[in-house]
Amino acid sequence: MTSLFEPCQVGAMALASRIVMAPLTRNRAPGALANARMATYYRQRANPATGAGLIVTEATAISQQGQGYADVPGIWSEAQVASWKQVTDAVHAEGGKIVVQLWHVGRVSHTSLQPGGGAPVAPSALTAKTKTVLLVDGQAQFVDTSAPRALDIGELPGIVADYRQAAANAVAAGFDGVEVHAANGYLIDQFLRSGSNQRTDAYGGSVENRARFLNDVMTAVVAEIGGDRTSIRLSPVTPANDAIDEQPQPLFEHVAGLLGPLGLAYVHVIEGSTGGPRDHQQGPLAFDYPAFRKAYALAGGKGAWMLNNGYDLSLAQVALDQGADLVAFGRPFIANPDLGLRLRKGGPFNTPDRKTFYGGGDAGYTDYPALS
Ligand code: 8OZ
Repeated sequence: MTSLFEPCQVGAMALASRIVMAPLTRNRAPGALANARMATYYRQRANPATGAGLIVTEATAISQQGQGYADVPGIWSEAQVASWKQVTDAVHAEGGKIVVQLWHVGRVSHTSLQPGGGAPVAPSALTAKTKTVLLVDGQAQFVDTSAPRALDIGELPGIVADYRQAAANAVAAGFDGVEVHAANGYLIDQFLRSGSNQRTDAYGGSVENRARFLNDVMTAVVAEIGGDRTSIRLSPVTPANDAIDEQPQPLFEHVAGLLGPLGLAYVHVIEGSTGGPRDHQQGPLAFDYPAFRKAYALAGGKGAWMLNNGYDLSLAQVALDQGADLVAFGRPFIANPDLGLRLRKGGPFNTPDRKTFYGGGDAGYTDYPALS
């Protein structure tokens, strides 16, 4: 029986445990730059003996066009690469590992965040029924997303190139790898799902066509930095950010088949509704996670299998017993910098404070106490 506290080789990374810090948007990167406060926050969670075996950063924009929220970081400019160096150095000084999550929000954005105040971009000109976070007088406020414009097919290679450049930048910034954010109703997920993709070209219609953009991005990132430093996050049935598809099973089994041959480090799967019920389903049938994984393995996929959503120690042990390799913890890592140690001891656990999740300073960010 594997325990959470055992090491695991994940692509190019030798992890000291199977405990992963999930990507968590915190809106504390003014100017889209990483900073000393962020370095402190990640450092507090980086020592594998007390914190995470692997940290996945907060979602990080690959371009200005890919920005959808106030004060989230980017990784497209040299200044951003330099700013992330203090974070990767801090994590490595603790003996930790860290990958950056590469993000393009697509239609989940607001004109005030877009280049020239333009419309956000999407597979189709369909407004997402969801909110984004803007800072109004320094206070985080949820506002409706803006109406997007449909991307011209001639624009897609440029976005793929932005992902590729962001992956190269990630390596230059000292990251151990990247996790491509293909979950939660953002750009790649918008292409995947029938509810947000009504294109009539090679990127819409059939499951094969809707998965083409994901495949273009993954192939480009793998070509740039290697499969053993590349991973992906998927959320097959989440309703987050108005992500809708009537038939997620064939869609995601097809995606799994595309990912198999890429030699990825890991596949990160959000079960059920992101941040909500694990048993949430979309479509007429219950999503068959073992069949999804089997489709990946049948296509030659050997990457580690990472699960996320609402895990505690006993549920994580069940997941490992059933063949998962890694378990990602989100909100517990917000409130417990030494979550790894607390899991080993069986608690106690600090309670996360929702009021300080998005935006603000040290309060609710770097001031949660570790066990003495
Ligand atoms: C919460 C708030 C803003 C963004 C995601 C990147 O859902 C996010 C996110 C979560 O993946």
